[in-house]
Amino acid sequence: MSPRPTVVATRRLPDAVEERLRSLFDVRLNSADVPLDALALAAAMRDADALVPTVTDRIDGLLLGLPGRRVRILSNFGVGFNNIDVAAAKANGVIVTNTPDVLTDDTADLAITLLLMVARRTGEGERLVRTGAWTGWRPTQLLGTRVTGKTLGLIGFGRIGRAVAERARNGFRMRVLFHDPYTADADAMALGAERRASMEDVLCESDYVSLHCPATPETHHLMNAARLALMRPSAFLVNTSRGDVVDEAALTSALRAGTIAGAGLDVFEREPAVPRELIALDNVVLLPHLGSATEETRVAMGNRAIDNLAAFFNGGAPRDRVA
Ligand code: 8YV
Repeated sequence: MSPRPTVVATRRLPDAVEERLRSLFDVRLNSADVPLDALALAAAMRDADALVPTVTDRIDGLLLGLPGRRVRILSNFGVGFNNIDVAAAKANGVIVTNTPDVLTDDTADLAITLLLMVARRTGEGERLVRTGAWTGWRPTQLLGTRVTGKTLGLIGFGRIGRAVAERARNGFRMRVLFHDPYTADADAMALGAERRASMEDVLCESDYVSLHCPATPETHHLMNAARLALMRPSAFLVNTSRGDVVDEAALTSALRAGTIAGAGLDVFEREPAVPRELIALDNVVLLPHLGSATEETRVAMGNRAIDNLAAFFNGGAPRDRVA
């Protein structure tokens, strides 16, 4: 690898990851951790051989088609890559890679966390204690909904959906249903999950619905007003995938009207903006996109992104190429 390729990491990364980047590349780090604006991203596209972007960087057709672009690979820090215009990357001969596998367990853990939090009203309980408003135990205080033994419906049965199914089956003896037009039956059988031919069937039958599909044009607003209306009034929605998959305005209306019981959300349509109307509701749990946020996973994601870069610059095929 000589001369050393120039790599721009758009956000601050865990120390171990930045150290490894420094050891392999001529790297420009972002120690201030301020998101790069369009001009700074354009400069990076012109000055560097590679970018390590994150979910907060919109790499669109304009940037990819920039005259004088030097970047040849986008090694995305994250498994979801809807922040990148993949068609434009392909058209411009720019390679795109992501970081699958390494964040599966932690993201599945967070989906279960949200499910438990919203079902057991832990956000409301915490607010009660923190505001000093708790006057003592009562038999009828903050009664939630049981999780164990209930029915969980998964929309999307890829790596993370399957990891959630495993936790739900083994940890909470839940019945697991799923809809995924792209997954083989053998995977489901091994985990004791039942396939449903339509998403609508899953929505009608489930006590909890958890979303595990990528953000694509096909999944944009998949959970719209009509589909939300199919959920039971006693059912809860969990989203750790992408905000885009849910029509946030329709969800807010459903939560307000009580046509569903509650929601646990880690992702939003216009992050970091969270609608005031959602914040005002007690039957939602809101987290700031924490799915993969453990020390272990963020280091593993960084290493996976670096492995992809190293393979590319050594003339090989990056393991996680998506475009
Ligand atoms: C990351 C994620 O936090 O990997 C993904 O798709 O949503 C999260 O794990 C984020 O994408 C980092 O860029």
